[in-house]
Amino acid sequence: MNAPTSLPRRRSVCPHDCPSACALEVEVAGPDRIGRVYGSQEQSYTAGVICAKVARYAERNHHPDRLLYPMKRVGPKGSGQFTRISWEEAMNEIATRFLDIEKTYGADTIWPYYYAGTMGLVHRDGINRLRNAKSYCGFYSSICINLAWPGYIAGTGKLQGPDPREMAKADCVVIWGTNAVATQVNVMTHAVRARKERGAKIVAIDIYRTPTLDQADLALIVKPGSDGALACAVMHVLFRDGLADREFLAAHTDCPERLEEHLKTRTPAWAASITGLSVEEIEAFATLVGAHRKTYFRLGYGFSRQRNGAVNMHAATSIASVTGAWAHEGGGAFHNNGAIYHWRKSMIEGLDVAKPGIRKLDQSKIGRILTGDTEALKQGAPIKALFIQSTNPVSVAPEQTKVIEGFSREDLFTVVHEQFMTDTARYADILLPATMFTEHHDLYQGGGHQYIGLGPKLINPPGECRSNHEVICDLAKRVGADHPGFVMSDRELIDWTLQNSNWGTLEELDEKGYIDAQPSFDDAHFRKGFAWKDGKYRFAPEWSRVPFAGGQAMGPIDDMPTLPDHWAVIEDATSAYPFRLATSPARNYLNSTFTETKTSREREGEPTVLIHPDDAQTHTIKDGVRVTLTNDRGAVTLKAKYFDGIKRGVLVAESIWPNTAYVDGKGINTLTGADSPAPFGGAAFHDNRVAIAPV
Ligand SMILES: Nc1nc2c(c(=O)[nH]1)N[C@H]1C(S)=C(S)[C@@H](COP(=O)(O)OP(=O)(O)OC[C@H]3O[C@@H](n4cnc5c(=O)[nH]c(N)nc54)[C@H](O)[C@@H]3O)O[C@H]1N2
Ligand SMILES: Nc1nc2c(c(=O)[nH]1)N[C@H]1C(S)=C(S)[C@@H](COP(=O)(O)OP(=O)(O)OC[C@H]3O[C@@H](n4cnc5c(=O)[nH]c(N)nc54)[C@H](O)[C@@H]3O)O[C@H]1N2
Ligand SMILES: [Mo]
Repeated sequence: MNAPTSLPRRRSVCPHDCPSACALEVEVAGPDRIGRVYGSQEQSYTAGVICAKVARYAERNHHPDRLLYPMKRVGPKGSGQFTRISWEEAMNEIATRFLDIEKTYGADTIWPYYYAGTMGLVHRDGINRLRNAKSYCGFYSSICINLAWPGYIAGTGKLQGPDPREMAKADCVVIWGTNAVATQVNVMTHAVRARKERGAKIVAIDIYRTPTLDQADLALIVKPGSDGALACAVMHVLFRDGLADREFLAAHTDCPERLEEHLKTRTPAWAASITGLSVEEIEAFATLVGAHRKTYFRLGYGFSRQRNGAVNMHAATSIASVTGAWAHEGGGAFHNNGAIYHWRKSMIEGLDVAKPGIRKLDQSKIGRILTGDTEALKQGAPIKALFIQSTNPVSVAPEQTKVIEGFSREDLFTVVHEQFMTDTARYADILLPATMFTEHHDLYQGGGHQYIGLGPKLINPPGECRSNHEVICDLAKRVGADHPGFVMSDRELIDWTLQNSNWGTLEELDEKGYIDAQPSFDDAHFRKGFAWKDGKYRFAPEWSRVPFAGGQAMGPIDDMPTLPDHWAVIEDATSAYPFRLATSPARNYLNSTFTETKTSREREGEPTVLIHPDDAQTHTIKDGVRVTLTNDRGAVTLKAKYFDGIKRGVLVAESIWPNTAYVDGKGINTLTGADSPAPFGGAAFHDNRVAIAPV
């Protein structure tokens, strides 16, 4: 690491799509240049630690390949051939086309499409103000959280949990389905503190030996989609061995007797056959959490990206209710703190002008939607225009073959507002250059912690880059969208939102840097009751009624198990497709972001798939050779890499590489599906059956 310099440091927040939302100190090297980026010491969750890719953010911020000017497509769709135009020409063309499409086909054929390239409330969510003011097509945001959050809420009734800093006060920390070393390093900070200071044990559960498992005292490698079975067997042992907290169960849960009875057949031997673990491993895990009331279950997203993911999340959460861990400091189950912030976002999102009854199309089904699937289009008219900010669907969305076919349509008018020439940007008709977080003002919240933070503008943007907010407001004027939010600055929107959400003013936040929004101990630990009318944790959730923001019941919801269980709806291997493929995140990328930076690229090498050496031999695959993965959705070619920290029959392709990094331009999401998992849709990115063969 470089020695610290004497450049002035300014507070900020990492804007990327990550539960850690780290508090930063950014060296400002001049009016248009940043230096190194450090983790803030004063914000107690970040506690001075950030990931390597953000520490070297100057590399991304001042990258020679940043988009600097508006451009217009001159080659075929997807060719990446553009010519520079002025902002006036670009915005004029977009407005003319949008007004024309609105008149000819209806406003709901224009689809504003976004995600979390920036997690700033103003610049991420402002696109919804334009949508609402114009009655453009609705957006059912589903790609990331829809399997995870409902699974947790099904039990607790609310998406919040014990203070994440309490991990340091636990006697046992269970890091389940998150590769925290790679995806949210701060979890490790607090878990390792518990081990150092209190001799706590760390358990980590994944489908392959990740760097997180390397740090664990007990590392469990399960078969993908089998966590529900593991959780059931753990609870079986807890009841069997008198380790269940019967007082807690009677007072705070809905049907402990039914659960105990149901679990009688969910023995460790039963779970061993499903999970691929040994009976001894399962017993050891159960004994550990049974012996330590202060067990902190840190539940990640990864194990929910299976077709039975919501059921598995709920099953894992339920363990804390059998041991009564919730009642203790350092105990309980945590997934995300989304519900603690009580934002009022009506000014940012124009919620006051939203009209009811407009169709909402599913983000994850963009491939089906653009290729005219009537069900995905909700029996409505085809989409004629896309307005895209802060996301890269041509790379990250499932069923990529359809996504590309859709983006290639000549009758589709596509606007992309981006920082780099991504797979999606290449398909734009008009491409607009976007600012980075250091170049505009925004407001952030932690998912994996409890802070609100401010990321002020620190430097001037390069070239002619404009922020999401500026572009939205300019477009609003030209297409006749009316809302007070369009004539406010980003700072005014921050101030309004803070004040109307009871978090003080922008000036106060600027002064303090952060707001610790942690609810009281009793509230966070559900000591006054879980968030249901009767205050009881639900072992038997009513899945269709889980209070999940905007949740539309989808998929085989009526077949969901009524109690924690192994729900056999995953893409099991078959003789034609004998492997189960997961597309776990690569450490040096963040989704498809950072694939443009040289140091991240060098560290990741090239697209590979991890395979157990015994499996490789059976399929006559040599280490390092090119292989093709195939399923009903398509084929992807990459390099095989031997790895013995994985079960036989399982493959892992760390992702998300740009499509252009593959020999034939087909990215990993060629293999992933956009069918709707229950209860509320989403995408089961780690649940794919495939065949593998040398090229
Ligand atoms: N470096 C890096 N950081 C990231 C991201 C990234 O791409 N790269 N992405 C960001 C985003 S958008 C998100 S949502 C979060 C997600 O971060 P996490 O919560 O960590 O979720 P995932 O990364 O999807 O998967 C975590 C782990 O779950 C494992 N897994 C897959 N299937 C199963 C299963 O059935 N059972 C079990 N037990 N484990 C399984 C995967 O192998 C993976 O190692 O991370 C954010 N941070
Ligand atoms: N195979 C597979 N696919 C996955 C996943 C997986 O684990 N495996 N993970 C899924 C998950 S959890 C998620 S959340 C999605 C994420 O998918 P995306 O939301 O598409 O995330 P990124 O790929 O990081 O792309 C974000 C883009 O936003 C741009 N951007 C950043 N800040 C700004 C800004 O201020 N303004 C504008 N206009 N643009 C900006 C960045 O340059 C980047 O290209 O991917 C999903 N896809
Ligand atoms: Mo995500």
